[in-house]
Amino acid sequence: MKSNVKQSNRAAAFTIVELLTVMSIIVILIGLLVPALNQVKRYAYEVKQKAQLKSIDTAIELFNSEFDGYPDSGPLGPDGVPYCGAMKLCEAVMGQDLQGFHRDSIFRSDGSDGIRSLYPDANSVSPGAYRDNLSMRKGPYLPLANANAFLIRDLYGDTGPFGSRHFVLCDVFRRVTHRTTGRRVGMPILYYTANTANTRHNAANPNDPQNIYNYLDNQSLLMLGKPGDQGATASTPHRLAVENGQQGVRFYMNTKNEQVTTVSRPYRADTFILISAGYDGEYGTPDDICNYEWKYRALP
Ligand SMILES: [Ca+2]
Repeated sequence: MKSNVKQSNRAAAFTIVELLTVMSIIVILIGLLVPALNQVKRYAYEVKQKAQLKSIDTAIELFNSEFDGYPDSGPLGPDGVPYCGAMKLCEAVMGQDLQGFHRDSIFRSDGSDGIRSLYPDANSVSPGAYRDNLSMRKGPYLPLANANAFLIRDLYGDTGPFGSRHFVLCDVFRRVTHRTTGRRVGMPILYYTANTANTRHNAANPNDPQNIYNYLDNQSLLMLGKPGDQGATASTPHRLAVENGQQGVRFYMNTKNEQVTTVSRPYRADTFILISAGYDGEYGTPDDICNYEWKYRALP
């Protein structure tokens, strides 16, 4: 009897070879599943990003119907102070203080119209004056909870030519560590307005004054490189800004509409362009997501 019990215990146990075989199969399955899951995760982010661009697109159209024109995207304010397209986009859609766009704004970096501050701190004016100020606002055109609006200094630190109080709308890819909260957040959405008085899209001459789009609109932001890349003396500009030592060429290639073969035309020649850096956090690479479809091509 005793020997029978011993025998059945031995039969139920796994041998070391069996265990190793099972473990190997599990490891192989994990090896197969993890890349597939990452692919699914990446696809989900891309879908989310396209939806976000769509909602910004709608917000800009609301601005357009209210003010009869798209927000300015030039690299400077009217006072000559750097204030790029990405920041102007956030002001237009949310307001400089995220409380709505002031209808008298002339897109100055300091938030004034040259005489008075259009976005005062609530504590710096009387409650009545602040209420009057808020009554002059339009929007925000995006719900604050979904806007992904972050201070530029919380992404890039104090590097760069921009004022520290400005917000940008960020994409969904979480490539940057927010310097105050430590959370992972996205890269700024770039914004360029078409100059419909112009007629060209000249990749051979990015500085052609007749170009419909101006690559310089976000160039100073792109020259900062990826947040976290900056050293004390050097940074790595994004490829959308400089590729093979050529400034702006990548921008004109990325925005050239291949369907128009008779002349060189940009996508969305009469409205505006939005660009997310995509999954890799680098602007000017194949995974960028825009409010138009584009195909990556190597520089000539
Ligand atoms: Ca990219």
